[in-house]
Amino acid sequence: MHWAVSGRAHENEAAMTTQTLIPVLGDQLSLDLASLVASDPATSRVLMVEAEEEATYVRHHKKKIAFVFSAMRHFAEELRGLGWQVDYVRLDDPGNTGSFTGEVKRAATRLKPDAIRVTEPGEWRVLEAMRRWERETGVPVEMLEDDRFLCTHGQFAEWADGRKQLRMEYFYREMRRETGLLMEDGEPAGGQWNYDHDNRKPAGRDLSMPKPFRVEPDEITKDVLALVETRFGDHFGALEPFGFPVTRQDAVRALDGFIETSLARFGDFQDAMLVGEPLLYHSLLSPCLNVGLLSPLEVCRRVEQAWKAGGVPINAAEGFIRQIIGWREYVRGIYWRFMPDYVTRNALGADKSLPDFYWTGETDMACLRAAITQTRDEAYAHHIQRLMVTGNFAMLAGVDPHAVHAWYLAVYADAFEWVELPNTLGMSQFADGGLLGSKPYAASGNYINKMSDYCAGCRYDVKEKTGEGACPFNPLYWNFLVRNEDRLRGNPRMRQMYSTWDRMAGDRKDGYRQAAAAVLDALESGRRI
Ligand code: FAD
Ligand code: DLZ
Ligand code: SF4
Repeated sequence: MHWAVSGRAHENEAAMTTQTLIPVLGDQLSLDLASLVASDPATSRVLMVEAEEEATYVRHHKKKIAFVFSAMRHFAEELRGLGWQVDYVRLDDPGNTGSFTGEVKRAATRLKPDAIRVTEPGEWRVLEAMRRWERETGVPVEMLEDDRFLCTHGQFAEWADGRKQLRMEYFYREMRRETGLLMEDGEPAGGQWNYDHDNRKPAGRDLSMPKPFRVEPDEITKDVLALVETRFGDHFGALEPFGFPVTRQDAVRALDGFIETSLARFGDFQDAMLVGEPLLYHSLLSPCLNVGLLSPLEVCRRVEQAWKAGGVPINAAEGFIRQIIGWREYVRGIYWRFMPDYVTRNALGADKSLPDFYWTGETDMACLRAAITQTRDEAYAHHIQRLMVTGNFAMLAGVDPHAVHAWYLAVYADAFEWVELPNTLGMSQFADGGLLGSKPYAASGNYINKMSDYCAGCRYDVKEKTGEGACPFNPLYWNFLVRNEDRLRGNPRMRQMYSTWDRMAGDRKDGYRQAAAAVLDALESGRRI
């Protein structure tokens, strides 16, 4: 494809013959974006900006920056092909002010539009900035709701209002009824809403793994890779090999590939982890979904079709669809309902620093090493690695949830705050005090051993409870329960854990306390564990 977008060309153009300026952000790369649908290409100008601030307000993984920039450049080309006028400001264009607001102001001065029409952003920080655009540019700003989601803000509020508990499962059932997905005569297909109990099988080495779908970088992507290396070379992560889909066409191919090779086993092995297998049967579609190259409903309809055609069991189709119309929509609802206060929450008062090995992978704990080095190389880890390995360890070690949030937001290609924050702060760190999850996802080494083959290659012994060679998760788990007893003992779902602790002999408890203190001390003083 010929790359013809130039930031300079527009500098010499006369003021706009058009009336409406349409800023399109890096996660708004959909032709059915509300602000595009509401506008006429003949009287509008699209503005897309590679903004230094967006790449550095947290220091994003190099692969994530490359993914967003390349997808943006391809989308600009696609829009042009459809007759839109696009002002595309590249990162290294002279005069690029480095921020959305700076570039909207510059475009307003240059083009003198009558109106700015924008689709609401996916982040509170950007929403606040947009709310100032009218005052700062003197041009009226119209902000449209982002209707690429299945549940509107109004529908979520209607569902949430007056409920004591906002449990995902009930929200999900509403979404099933609303969309008709996997519904038969008003009842859930197969007679159950949720087949999660079938989805907890550990994976064995005998399973054949699908080859991850990768796209060879084209000229546009190669240019972006060079730019990212030059400008963000000191950010976390490996830039190459780069294989993310960056066009709608390739994203659809990735979806086809997932349905063909992985979906049938997605359910059974959803929670499994294997050394050297970053993906197992997961889809790796979240980056494409989150920037808008795929729509959540189309993905779910395709999965439903595959189930109807046979060959895909109901636990796989239901499990997958629940992640998207359930979790994905639900966390978005939580984000917008509870921001801006949500990000400040720290229900367990955790205040430790994030261990350095989250940035280097240099730890003897094989599970963390695997999850972190994979994150460094791929800008991807699957849900259980995020929740039960890196997230679980950070919570058990008492790491400040805001440091954990900043890490997750930076290191994953799919991380945008509306989805990352509730997953991190709420689901994985319990820092929202149980708004999102009814109990903390705290687990000892036993869980990781059951669901993975990490422990076999670890310097620590997962069966060892205390002592020098004991798996650090074991004492940290009990220490976590004791440290947060005031907060957690009353939780009915934690009763069994506390009664186990209560029945434990005093010297065993002391052993756990001492072992936990040793691990925490090592973390505090930066010694390798
Ligand atoms: P699959 O396992 O194939 O699942 C299919 C799709 O379901 C995903 O593509 C995703 O769109 C959706 N999905 C699955 N679980 C969730 C969930 N809990 N919340 C929202 N959508 C979900 N997901 C993100 O998209 N962005 C994030 O920044 C993000 N941060 C996370 C941080 C933590 C601490 C945790 C525990 C989870 C986070 N998740 C996030 C959710 C989940 O881990 C990822 O969506 C998933 O790993 C993406 O990989 P996949 O596409 O292969 O997913
Ligand atoms: C994540 C990201 C990055 C790294 N860079 C840009 C960018 O240069 N230009 C842009 O429009 N969007 C970028 N994004 C995505 C934005 O951060 C995202 O649109 C906001 O956080 C709102 O969700
Ligand atoms: Fe992780 Fe503990 Fe297993 Fe090592 S023994 S891989 S630290 S769970």
